[in-house]
Amino acid sequence: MNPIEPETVISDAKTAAYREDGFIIVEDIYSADDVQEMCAALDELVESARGLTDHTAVIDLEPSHTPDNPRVRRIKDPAANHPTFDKMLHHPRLIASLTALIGPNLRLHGSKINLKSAGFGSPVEWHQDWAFYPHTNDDVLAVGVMLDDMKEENGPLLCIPASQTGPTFDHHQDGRFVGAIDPERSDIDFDKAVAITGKAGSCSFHHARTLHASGPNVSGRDRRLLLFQIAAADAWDLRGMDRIGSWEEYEKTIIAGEATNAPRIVPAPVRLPYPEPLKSGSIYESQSAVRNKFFETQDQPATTQ
Ligand SMILES: O=C(O)CCC(=O)C(=O)O
Repeated sequence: MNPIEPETVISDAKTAAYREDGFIIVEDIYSADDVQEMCAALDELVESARGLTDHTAVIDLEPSHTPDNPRVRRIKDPAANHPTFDKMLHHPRLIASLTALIGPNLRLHGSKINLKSAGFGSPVEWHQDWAFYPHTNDDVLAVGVMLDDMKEENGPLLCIPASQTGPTFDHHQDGRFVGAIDPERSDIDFDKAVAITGKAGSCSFHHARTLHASGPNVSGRDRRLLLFQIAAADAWDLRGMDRIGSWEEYEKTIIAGEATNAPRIVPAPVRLPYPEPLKSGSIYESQSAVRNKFFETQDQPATTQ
């Protein structure tokens, strides 16, 4: 059993805010020492990009990367690729928070670190994680572990309040999944977006159906965000068990409580991410096909603002 009681980390008011808004920020889940350890582990992984000429199974490169001047956009699956991130995934304060929000039986659906480095970090277009990985019920969320202080100017996550209670938006272009919505073909009020800011060591929790994005990092300070995607153990990925491999592999993804082969089925609007994007491997790759981008990028000027 987790040694920390959920209410001591997340108050009832925070839990209620998560249910209403679809996201919350919780300070001090991780200590300064934890953050330092994670940053050192991340530096090791980034250094392994030196000499690379293309993305790998672990490293996704910025468009401006060169083998001599490594620029990393994303580390894929850090929980599987470095013991420090696996340890932080099982941190008692994180498990207590997740227990408060989605219950005691918890599964890791995936992990990643989006680096958004000072001066050149790529934006992420508006999307719902649910469009990428719908489940049998929507007790599914992403934890954003702030490895740097997040401020308005260094490209923090942006969330639209209460969007998790609305539709699942179309993330297709010309009939093919691209992993982003067309900002001009929706009636979303982007002015309502809330910037998810906080001190390093804080965490955000956003529901899988919450509409979110983040702009480019135009500041002189890095914005490194570790994301753990967590599902209730009885939320099964509608794209099928084949993605996990086997029951034994599924059991290995349980981070608290117990596995179950009895999915809980709760109606929620679903649109599957098929046909697959022409470029896959990361959200940056699938969104690179988007013509009508919300954010300006270095190699493609914004068309909408
Ligand atoms: O890193 C960010 O700011 C956005 C991350 C995100 O939404 C994603 O990778 O799905």
